[in-house]
Amino acid sequence: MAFKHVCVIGLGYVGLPTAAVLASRGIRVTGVDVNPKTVESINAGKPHIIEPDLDMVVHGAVSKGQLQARTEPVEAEAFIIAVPTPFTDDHKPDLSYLQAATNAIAPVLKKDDLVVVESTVPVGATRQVGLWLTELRSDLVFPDPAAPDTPHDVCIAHSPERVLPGRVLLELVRNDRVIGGLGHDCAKCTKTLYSTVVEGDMHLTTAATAELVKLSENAYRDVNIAFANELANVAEPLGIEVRDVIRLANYHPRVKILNPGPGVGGHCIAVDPWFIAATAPDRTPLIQTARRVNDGRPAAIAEQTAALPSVQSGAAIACLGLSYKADIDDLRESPSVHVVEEIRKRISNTILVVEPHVDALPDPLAILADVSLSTLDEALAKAGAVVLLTDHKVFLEITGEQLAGMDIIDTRGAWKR
Ligand code: SAJ
Repeated sequence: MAFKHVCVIGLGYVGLPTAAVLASRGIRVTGVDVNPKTVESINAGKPHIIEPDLDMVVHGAVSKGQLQARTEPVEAEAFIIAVPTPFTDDHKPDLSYLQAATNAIAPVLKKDDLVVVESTVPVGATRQVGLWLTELRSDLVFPDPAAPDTPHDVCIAHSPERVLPGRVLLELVRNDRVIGGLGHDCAKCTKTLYSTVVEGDMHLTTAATAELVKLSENAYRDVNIAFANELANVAEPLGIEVRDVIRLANYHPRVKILNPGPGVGGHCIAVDPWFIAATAPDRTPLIQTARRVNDGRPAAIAEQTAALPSVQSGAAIACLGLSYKADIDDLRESPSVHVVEEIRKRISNTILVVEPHVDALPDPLAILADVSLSTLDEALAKAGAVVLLTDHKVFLEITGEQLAGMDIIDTRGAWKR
C-alpha cells in the first residue's frame, strides 16, 4: 500500500524533519503540535528549531502545499507519533505525552490505518498504545503481540529515530532503521511507509525488541562515555593529561575510548538508559553507575574551578558554552548548565556565562546571584579564570593571547586539539 496522507504528531527535533522530508517526497503531510506558536511558525515556512537545511526543506514543503501544520490530528492513512518521553524526578519514564497523542488520534483512526511510535520509549510502551486504543475505540481491532497472526483493523509499530542533532536530515535518509511490529504485518507496512525516504536498510522485528534496541544504543554510548569520564576523574587529580592517556591507549587495535567532558547532556543519552533501569532496576548496575558517573562530572569540574589560584583570590570566572554539545542551541539536560550551578554552590565569585545561541540565561541559572549572560569579549576582558564547557566553533577561534595570564579549564580538550 502506498501512503498518500500522513499525520505526524509532535513537531520537535524529530517530528518536524520527518514531516518535512516525507512531504518533500510527494506525500501529503499534516503536522500536529499542541503549541499554536509552533504551528503558526511552520505554516509560515519557518522552523522553530535550528538544524542545518531544515528551513529550506520546511519552506519548500509548505509553499508547495505538501506540509500543513495544525493543533489537532485529522484523518490520514498513517500516524507517526514523535512526542517527548521525558523522565520524572525519580528517573521513571513519563508517558503522559505519548498517551495524550494516542488520545488525540483515537477519534480519527479508521480501518487499515497505521500507527507508528517514533518516540524513544520504555519496553512495552508500543503495546500500551495498543491497549489505550483498544479502550478508546472498541469498534476497531488492534494487534495483540501475544497473538501477532490474529487479524486486526489497524497496524501498530515502533520505528525508533536514530538521528544525530546537527545531521538530522542526512541521517534520516541514510541511517538503517529498526522496525518492530505488534503484529506480523505491522512492521512490513511500516517499512513501506519509510521506504519513501530511507535509503539505509530496514530491519524488521517485534515492537518490544525494537524498543530495547533503541535504548541499548544510547545506553551503550553512555556507558562508554562514562568510562572516559571515570578515567578523567582518576587522571586529573594525578596531574596526568587524560586525553594523552586515551590517545595513546587508542593506538591499541582493539581499544577505542571515547572523549571525556563535563558530562552527558541532551534529551536522549542522558535519559534513555534510565528507561532500561526502570524496567529492570536490580539487573542494571552498570547502566545506572554509568549514569551516575556522567552526572557526577559537573561537580568534579566545579571542584577544580574553585581550586584555581585566581578563583581563590576572588577573580571572576568566564564559563563558555551552555548547550549540551557544539554549535547547537539545545540546552536540555546540558551538563554545562549544571557546572555553573555547581560552581555557584561552592564559591561566590562573579560568573560570566557566554552562550551565543541564547538570548537569556535558562531558569536554573537566571535565579543565581552574580551569574550573568555576557559577550565573549566582555567575559575574557573581566575574568581571571576561564572554563570551556561547550566547544562551539567561535570558542575554538580564541587565541592564546586572549587567554594569556588566565587560569584555564578546558573540559572538552578543544584548545589543545
Ligand atoms: N559526549 C561526550 N564524549 C563523547 C561523545 C559525546 O562527552 O565522546 C557527550 C556530548 O558532549 C553530549 C552527549 O555526550 O553532551 C551526547 O552527545 P552525542 O553526540 O553522543 O549524542 P546525541 O545525544 O546528540 O544523539 C544521540 C545519538 N545516539 C547515539 O549515537 C547512540 C543519536 O544517534 C540518537 O538518535 C539520539 O541520541 C537520540 O535521539 O536518541
